[in-house]
Amino acid sequence: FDKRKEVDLKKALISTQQLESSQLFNRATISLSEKLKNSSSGIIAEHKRRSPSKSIINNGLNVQDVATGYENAGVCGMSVLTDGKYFGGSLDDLIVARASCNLPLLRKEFIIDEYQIIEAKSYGADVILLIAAILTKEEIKQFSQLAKSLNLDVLLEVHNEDELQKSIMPSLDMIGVNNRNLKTFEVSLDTSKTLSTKIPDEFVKVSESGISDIQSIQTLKTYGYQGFLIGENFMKTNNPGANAKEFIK
Ligand code: IGP
Repeated sequence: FDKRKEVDLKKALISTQQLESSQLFNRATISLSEKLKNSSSGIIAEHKRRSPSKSIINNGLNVQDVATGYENAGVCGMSVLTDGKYFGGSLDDLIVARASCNLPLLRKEFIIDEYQIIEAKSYGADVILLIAAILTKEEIKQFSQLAKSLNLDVLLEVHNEDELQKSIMPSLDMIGVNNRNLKTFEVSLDTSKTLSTKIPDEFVKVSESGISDIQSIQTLKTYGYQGFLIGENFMKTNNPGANAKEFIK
């Protein structure tokens, strides 16, 4: 797993103390889970250039335009992919998004080390993603507790019931069900439907991936979902914000 190498290199370059002394690290964060509880649209709109399953989605847009477009559309939050290798993203994208809008920002990353959580906050994120499939129960606990102590929201991502059962703990805010099977890349909203009843009510339910129409959102709402993470469907057009607006009116 070469994320390990990437994180170790960064640690050698910038210390956690340096990150913690940055202005952004010391700002007040915005809670995505609170916004989702109080909103009817529930849209979390993603900035995504490419993906392992679809290769190029959109390479011609700048992050500032995407962020302001999403904010003007009235979305609840924005997700910014910072992984370079598979998604063509970077921490620069996160910083530009932070400078461009006042939305709660999710750092979309494969988090395997506490360092990346400190880094997320110091680059302007309000929310971190923890992926149950790549973490132990102990890591989920340690990482989510650190995030909470920094006033960051935690979105925990699962694909199946085993991942969900190992992850349920009070330091999470939102549980996201990823409709995309990581092995086959196939998407099915049935994953969200099936797991919905197993997620305790104290967590905000988020449905992730493969959402491409308003009807799907209406259906998922009847299963208790309050958040809808949408990337490709918005990013494949030249005006992701205008596209997102269609989902909100
Ligand atoms: C968005 P989509 O199908 O709307 O582009 O999906 C988001 O759910 C997806 O990018 C995602 C993801 C992840 C990417 C969900 N979990 C984990 C990288 C890592």
